Amino acid sequence: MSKTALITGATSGIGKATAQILAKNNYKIILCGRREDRMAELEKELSKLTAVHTLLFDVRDKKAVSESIASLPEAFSTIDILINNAGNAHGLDPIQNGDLDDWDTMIDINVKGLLYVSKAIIPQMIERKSGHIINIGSTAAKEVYPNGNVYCATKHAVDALNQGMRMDLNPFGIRVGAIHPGMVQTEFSEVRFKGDTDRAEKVYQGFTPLQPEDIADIIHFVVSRPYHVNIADLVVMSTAQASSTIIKKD
Ligand code: NDP
Ligand code: 8X3
Repeated sequence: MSKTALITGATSGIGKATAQILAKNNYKIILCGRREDRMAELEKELSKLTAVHTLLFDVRDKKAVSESIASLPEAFSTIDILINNAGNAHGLDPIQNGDLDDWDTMIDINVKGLLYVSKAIIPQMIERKSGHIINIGSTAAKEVYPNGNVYCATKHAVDALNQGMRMDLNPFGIRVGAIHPGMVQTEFSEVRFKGDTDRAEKVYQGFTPLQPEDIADIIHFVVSRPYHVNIADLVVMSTAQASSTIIKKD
């Protein structure tokens, strides 16, 4: 029987590419995100390959998160794989110039949102004594870079939560692991720079960055390992990147 994967942040970037590769490999997919038009388009595309269900919610809205997940039809209600991917950076400023709303947004989405979604799904995994949670961290979960302050703090929190979940869910045989990408060319920088596409494009110029499909391929590899194999913590960078701040440019 094919497994069901719930992917947050499936309307774009890493989440969308992951939904595409898992659909091609016959996983049933629950797409989550806020942008209805994109979700409908992706649902149409992937429905040709597999069974797809969409859930529209903002991960910051804990009531919407729990109600949406509780509303899943029976065919999708058993979630084998949770991919906690929704997240973004908002702003890139020294701490003294940071915007309080940007800080709230990042903490609410990247940390609290991940917790709300996990809280809604973990009980059924505990009951079945099986399940797989993949948390998308970042190289920013492992090192801090100048002006990255709060974004890096939220991703360090994801790293801590990944470890904590793995420990607490260990008695129930649930797999928990994180993938920590370096720079991936998605809408990430457009969001960070609030729609300034010129500035966003410059982030990926002069070297070959990771593409969302590179991370999606790895997620597929991770979920398709035999059940006794848990890839617990994986950092992935483009060959041109050695750390958050060391990038070999042409
Ligand atoms: P994108 O901006 O392309 O995608 C972000 C996704 O998150 C979108 O599908 C968006 O959907 C969803 N999302 C954002 N805010 C919310 C919200 N409040 N509620 C629900 N969904 C939300 O970026 P990436 O694909 O690059 O980012 C995916 C993950 O990868 C993030 O956690 C990011 O931190 C991480 N990452 C990215 C890297 C990069 O360089 N790109 C490197 C390392 C980690 P919608 O707007 O429709 O809700
Ligand atoms: C996204 C990668 O380097 O912009 O997590 O923080 S970076």
